Amino acid sequence: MAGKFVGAALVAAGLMAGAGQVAAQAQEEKVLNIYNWSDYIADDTVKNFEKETGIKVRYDLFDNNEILNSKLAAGKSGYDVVVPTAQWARLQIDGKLLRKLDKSKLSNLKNMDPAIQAKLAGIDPNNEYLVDWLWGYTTVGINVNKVKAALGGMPMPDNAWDLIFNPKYAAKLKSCGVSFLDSPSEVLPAALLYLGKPAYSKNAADYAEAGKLLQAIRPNVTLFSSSGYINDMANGAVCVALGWSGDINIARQRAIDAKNGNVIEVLVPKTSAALVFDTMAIPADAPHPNNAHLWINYIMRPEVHASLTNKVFYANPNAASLKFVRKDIADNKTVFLSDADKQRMAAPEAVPADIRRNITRIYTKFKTGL
Ligand code: N2P
Repeated sequence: MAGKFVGAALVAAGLMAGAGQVAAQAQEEKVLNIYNWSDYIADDTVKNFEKETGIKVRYDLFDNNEILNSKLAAGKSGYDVVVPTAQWARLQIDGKLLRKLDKSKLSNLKNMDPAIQAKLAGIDPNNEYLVDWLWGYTTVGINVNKVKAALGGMPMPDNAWDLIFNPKYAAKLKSCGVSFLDSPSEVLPAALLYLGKPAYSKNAADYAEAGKLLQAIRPNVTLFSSSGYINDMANGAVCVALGWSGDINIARQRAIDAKNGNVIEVLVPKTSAALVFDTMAIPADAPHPNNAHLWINYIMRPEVHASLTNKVFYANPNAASLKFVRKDIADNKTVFLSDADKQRMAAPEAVPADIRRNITRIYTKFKTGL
């Protein structure tokens, strides 16, 4: 990390010399520190960027927003690009933890789908801080044959959420493995939606009800995981998961590649589910903001954005990329939701601090089973 301080010193020297921002940028060391979700990038994305720019990328992984947020809140993370989910990014903007984008350096913004930019503007007015990386939704994934077998003669429920939230089903599925995302801010919105409440309710009574629901199904949960569950699904150790759409499709692909007979499927709830927009942002104290802009602009190239979707089965926000997305993926309605499905899903919304504390408290009680 010594490089970080050298870079900061160079920037400071450039400004002191009165050379202005341009010279300071020219002197930025050729390093870029990225903090992104696991299983969320193509094999050649970093390599091609490094080759083209001569910038050395350090690429670290996380698997929930709580971890990323605590790093940013502590400050001096050393990261130049981070990928918070939109409603968390809103809190980080409010906390002055992120830096405004310099759109003059982002010529590829023209490639972005105006509908997605408009949706994100609900969180980040005028799209000043955030550029969408990929998007998906939080949902239920199943191992088709194992679930059928565990349910015995019971037919599949019409509402996919019943599999994990209704003890009638969950108690049977426990025998083949039930996994939940290990993140308060993912589990509570799903539980609220199951109860017919708003995913981002501001009402404490709704959370109390969700807490009761979670307590009731706790004995049936066999795993808490936000990344390892992909392989557990693929190899048959888990038969039903509260997970993210793309991750479950990755599990499906891994099972196909392994020819292990596990048939994994992403269910699209007929009721509602939380849409997930993960966004590229630059921390306020990023040591290499110019390199960060180069990276963000590179990702927005149509071929690059398409290659992410082709590898990890999350939809991308890049209208110009669609012709480079593999046809079977572009046509896959569990990846690019139909308009009708999208309409029913819950758009991101930030919740106030007291509700967030409540969410953490209820989740901790749920997970520890106390
Ligand atoms: C990547 C998960 C990203 C979706 N594995 C949740 N933000």
